[in-house]
Order: sequence, then C-alpha cells, then structure tokens
Amino acid sequence: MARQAVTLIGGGLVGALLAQLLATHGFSVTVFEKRSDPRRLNFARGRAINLAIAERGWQALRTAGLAQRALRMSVMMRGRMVHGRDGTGSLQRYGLDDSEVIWSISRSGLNALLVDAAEEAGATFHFGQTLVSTDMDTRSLSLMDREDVPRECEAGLLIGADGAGSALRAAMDLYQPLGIRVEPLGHGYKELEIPPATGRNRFAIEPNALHIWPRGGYMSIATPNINGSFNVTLFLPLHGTYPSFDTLRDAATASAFFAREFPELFPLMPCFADDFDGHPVGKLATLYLDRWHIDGRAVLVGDAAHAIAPFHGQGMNCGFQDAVALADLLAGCGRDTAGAFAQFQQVRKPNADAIAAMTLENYVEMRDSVADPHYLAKLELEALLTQWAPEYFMSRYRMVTFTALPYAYAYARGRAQNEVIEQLLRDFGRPGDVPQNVAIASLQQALPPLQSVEDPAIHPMHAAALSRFAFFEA
Ligand code: FAD
Ligand code: E0Q
Repeated sequence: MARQAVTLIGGGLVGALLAQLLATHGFSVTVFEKRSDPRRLNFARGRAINLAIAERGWQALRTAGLAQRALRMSVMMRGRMVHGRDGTGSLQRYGLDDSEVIWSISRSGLNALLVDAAEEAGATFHFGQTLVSTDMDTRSLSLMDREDVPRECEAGLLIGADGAGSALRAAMDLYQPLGIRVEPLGHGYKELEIPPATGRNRFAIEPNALHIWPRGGYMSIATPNINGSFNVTLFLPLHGTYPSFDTLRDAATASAFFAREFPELFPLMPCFADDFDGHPVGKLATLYLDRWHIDGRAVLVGDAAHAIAPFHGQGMNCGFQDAVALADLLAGCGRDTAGAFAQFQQVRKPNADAIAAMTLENYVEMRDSVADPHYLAKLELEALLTQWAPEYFMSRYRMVTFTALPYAYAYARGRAQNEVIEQLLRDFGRPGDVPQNVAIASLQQALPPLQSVEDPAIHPMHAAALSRFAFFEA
C-alpha cells in the first residue's frame, strides 16, 4: 500500500513535532512553512525568545525521543519570584521540591531541533512558502514564496499547524463555517531583554526562577536563557488611560514609565528604548472554534485550533499533546481519517477549552493577587492539604503543570477543591488554625480520591539535569 500523503501547513513548534511523529508512523509528510529555515537564522542577530516547558511538553518530547536533547537547551525555574514595589522578592515554589520544576527553553533552538528530527524521520520541509488560498474541493494549495513567486500544488491529508493567524483555518471556514470566536483580552505585550551580565555570574538576577513584577492591571515578567540573558515581557492594556500601550507612544514616555514602575529592572536593560521602539506590540486573545476539521480532508492543531493567552505557560505544552494524540489516531485509523479527526476534536477540545479558562484565571491571579493576603492564605492552606491528604488534594497548578491529567479534569477538580479551601478559611480564619481532621473530612466528603497519576511527575531524565543547578540551590 502506498504511504499516505500528509500536507502540513506551518513548521512551527507543533507542526514540526507532528511532522516527526507522522513520518515515524510511516506517513509521507510534506511541510510548507512561511518563515525561513530556523536552522539558518542568525542567532547572534535574532532575538532569543524562550518559553516555559512543563510535564505535558516533556512527555510529548519523550514520545518523539527528543527530550534529552531539548533538556540541554533549558534552564530550570523553581517557582515564581514575585517582586513587590518595595524591591523585595520572594520565591513561590511551583511544586513540592526540585522534582517539580518547569524549564525555560529557547523557542528557535527547540524549533530547529524539531525540524532536524522531522527531516531525519523522512519529512520534507519547504521554507519560505506561505499558504495563500486553498481549494477544499480539489485540495489544491496556492502558495507564495518570498519573491512573490506563486506555486500550486496538490495536497494530501491537510493539517493546519499555522498558528493563531492560520490561513488554512480561513480557507476551511470559507468552505464550511467553523464557528470561529475570537475573544480579545484587551491587553498586549512587548518583548524586551536583560543582556548577560559581565563578571563571574552571567545572570544579572536569580537564574532559576520565573520573575514577576505584578503591579495590578499590568505586570512584567523575566525568564532566563542559557547564555545568561533574560527575556522580559511587559504586559499592559492596549488602550485607555495611562498606562496603556496607546499612552506609551514613544520610547521616552515608555522609559519614564518603566523606570518608575520597575525600578530594579530598568537599570539592567540598557537596550530598553531600542527594544521598545523596535519590537511590535503583540496582541492577546483566546480563540475558540466549534469545529476543528472538515470531514476527513482537513484538520487544525495547536494555536490554529485554540490559541490561548500565555499566562499559564501552556500553549505549546497543550499543542504538543495535540500532536501526539493526532499522530496516534491517524496511525490507528486505517483510511477513516474523518473518524480520526472527529475523535481528535472530541478528545482534545474539552481540554483546550479548560486550559483556555484556567489561563485567563491565572492572568488575574498574576496581575492582581500574587501578593494579596487572602491569596497567600490559600497557598498556605493548599500546602497543608497537600501534606495531610495527598490522595485527595493536589493543587490545580500542580495538576496542570506536573502531571498529564486531562486539563478538563484539573479544571473541574480545582473548582471543587477551591470551594473546600474557601469554606475552611471562612470557618477557621487563618490556615494555621484549620484542624487537620476537619480538613481531611471536608476533602473526602467533597471529592473522590485523585485519579491515579499514571506518569510520575518526577522523571529520571530530569535527575541528571537538575544536578547542573545544584550550585544555585536556594
Ligand atoms: P506557532 O508556533 O505560531 O507556529 C505556526 C507556524 O506556522 C509558524 O512557524 C508560522 O511561520 C507558520 N505559518 C503561519 N502562517 C502560515 C502560512 N500562511 N503558510 C505557511 N506557514 C505559516 N506556550 C508555552 O507552552 N509556554 C510558554 O511559556 C509560552 N509563553 C508564551 C508567551 C507569549 C508572549 C506568547 C504569545 C505565547 C506563549 N506560549 C507559550 C504559547 C506558544 O507560543 C504557542 O502555543 C505555540 O507556539 C503554538 O505552536 P504552533 O506550532 O501551533 O503555532
Ligand atoms: C508558568 C510558566 C508567559 C508566562 C509563562 C508562564 C507563566 C506565566 C505567569 C507567564 C504561570 C505562573 N506561568 O507562574 O503561574 O507557570 O509559564 Cl506570564
């Protein structure tokens, strides 16, 4: 039997991983990617951008056999370092110990690794090829290269991994409405940078943390790169009264604002004005679709199907889970691709909806409450419940970040757990005054035991890597 042809639009993080997985399963995979080859980017000139990778992402990379190589380009982050206005910083651990940490990984480095691996598995990439339009009846594609030279080609099974602005999604929607809904957050972001420090320590601030400067209504974060630099991202309302991106029209106004609101950060950023002027304002939105596929012809994955806000650091992690699920379904469906696409949507959409919702809740939490006394009391009680009844209580953050429990399960269970916590705090006031036996009884009454966590959060793979960071032990 001839190998089934798959045409992937987009060779970003999810597209390249999916190409590797499908090629490994024996499909004949062709990828069209708008950008140039990530392996030929000029790293010295290109901006280092990173993103947080957590257990779900690692599991997908393990499936592809790429986790070890990816780990080598990652920096451990133990928790969020919350910086108050008074210049104090305190680390809120993400997990119980160093076995529950997340990792900051280079976006371009990871993309290059995934493209390499996909090619090794037999996939063919065409870079600099932008999908312009698609005839869904004949499955023929119109593409354009960087010199505006058009190209027509016949597609196989069509998969759209072309991100939040997906061109394949637009073509599918024209053919058969997908029920697209975009909910803008009204907030945007600007990518800035702290360069590597000179001297003994390459890192200008604590390397093994995700730094947050919450200011209520807006915030900055910083995440480490292996070369000692940090990506700084300023999140701010797009419009409206000062401060908003509208009111920070030029680098001088922006510098004055930034220096006042983030006084310990500003002096570490000699390129602030250039970065602010040179980088676009990114817009944030959540994207929902009623349908992710058109019968057995075309399907959307990753951000193309369900772009979310970045405030839980789960967009790529979720998209990687999509890739593994879709590859498995396609490999096992014979020629019933319509069935595989339908099942893919059925399995993944409730989870995509759940992480979208949890992400929006996390934004409000980040911006407004990480330093709030009630929020801190809840964190404290969560730590106690984790100790007292680990089979009945796992914080929602840990379920999302350190397990592969379905997002929808984490969302529903998190809500029920939260009700117990709120009730206990209402009844007893401070976390330290909550009696252990009452707390355990409340949990057992409100919740079934935790669904078993099949994959241990602590993977032996991380053990060796963690030793690299022993030096920084808090
Ligand atoms: P993309 O990475 O957007 O890739 C799409 C690819 O398709 C691109 O290479 C693009 O060039 C190509 N393409 C687009 N249009 C066409 C076309 N017409 N023809 C051909 N090719 C095309 N996620 C995390 O898990 N952790 C984080 O910490 C995190 N932080 C984030 C911070 C910010 C500020 C943002 C904006 C997002 C963050 N995310 C994070 C989300 C993450 O970036 C996305 O979920 C992830 O990149 C989705 O991968 P994708 O392959 O679906 O889409
Ligand atoms: C993580 C890791 C862009 C971004 C990425 C992230 C996180 C945050 C705030 C942001 C959530 C958290 N978080 O610290 O609760 O865990 O990825 Cl803004």
